[in-house]
Amino acid sequence: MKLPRRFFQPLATGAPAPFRELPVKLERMIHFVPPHNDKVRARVPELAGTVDVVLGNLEDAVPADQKEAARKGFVAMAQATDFAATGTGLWTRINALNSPWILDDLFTLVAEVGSKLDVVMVPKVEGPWDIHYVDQLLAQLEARHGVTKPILVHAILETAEGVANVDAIACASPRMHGMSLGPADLAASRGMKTTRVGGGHPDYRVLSDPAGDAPRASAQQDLWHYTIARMVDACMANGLKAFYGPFGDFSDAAACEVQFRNAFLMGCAGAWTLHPSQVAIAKRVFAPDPAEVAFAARIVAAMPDGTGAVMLDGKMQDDATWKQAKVIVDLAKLVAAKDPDLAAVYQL
Ligand code: 1VU
Ligand code: MG
Repeated sequence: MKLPRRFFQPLATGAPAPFRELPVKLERMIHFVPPHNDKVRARVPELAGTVDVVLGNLEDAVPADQKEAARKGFVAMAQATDFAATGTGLWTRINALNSPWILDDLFTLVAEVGSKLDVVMVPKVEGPWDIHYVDQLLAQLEARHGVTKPILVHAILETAEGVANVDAIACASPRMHGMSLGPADLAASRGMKTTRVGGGHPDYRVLSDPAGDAPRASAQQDLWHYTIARMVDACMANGLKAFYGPFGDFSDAAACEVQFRNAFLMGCAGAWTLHPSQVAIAKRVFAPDPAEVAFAARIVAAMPDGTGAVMLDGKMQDDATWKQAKVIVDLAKLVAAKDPDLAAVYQL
């Protein structure tokens, strides 16, 4: 374990110093774009103003014979649009560290558009050693190509080994931005018996006790609760952000919304959107409810220095509920700064 002083030193001569604090950004959705698909890529300039993050995906879902086209498409996409002008993040998902494509992914992207790249999402992270490798390589490439803003790293939590090492991954480097749940690869890695991408499963349920001849109530449970809880704790304990990953059934907007909302309530900052129809869902879910914002603002106003105990509408408020209220008010302010409609509703 490095001492804090050494932890924050650049890993290559000439590389930028790592951030001490994460830049504060609204990241309700990480919108996936297949950069080898010319038709979708052509929509990116228009799309960029409507999402918080555009991610050019180079990994799974890109056919092996299109990897180079995806890389080139990403560079073209990054050059064609001024993402920073709309406060939109530009991310990429690189190929896995054991794949034949990873070196060319990072060498090409940092050389060509390193100064525009905010975050590199790394798939199938199994332990801190994977983050250390990417950290060192990015520092060398930043130094070589004169990149002055550190490129952050986001890990996908999608292997059983990764979940076992989630705390060590979270504190592996000051470059860490956050983590996303990868439910499809994780299900396979764990031997879970599902073909779904995220969401529940009709057979994962509990049954009420028998009571005579009355039919027994049965309720579906959330397959991802445990993993999301571990991910949120590991991230928040280290000042990182946690995200729900993909929800693959585009035809079931209601189930997507419920799954995203559970993640939001448990502490996640956003989710992936794979299709334009999911963007509105993420916008609805990852902004606090106006009634909650109004009540949270009353709590903050009732205890200006955040201490003491007061009653509001019959409910006790104290230092702890003030902190809960602050989470909601701070997020509402971040949303309001970007969304004039919600700014009017929140009235902060
Ligand atoms: O109306 P138009 O024809 O002009 O446009 C189509 C389509 O091109 C467009 N569209 C998108 N635009 C921006 N971003 C997107 N991600 C996107 N997806 C589609 O929207 C219009 C309607 O599309 P559609 O309903 O006809 O859908 P398509 O059959 O065209 O596309 C479906 C796929 C799945 C191919 C497409 O949505 C896509 O590639 N999404 C991203 C998939 C991805 O990145 N997967 C990897 C992450 S998940 C993972 O790794 C674990 C499972
Ligand atoms: Mg995956």
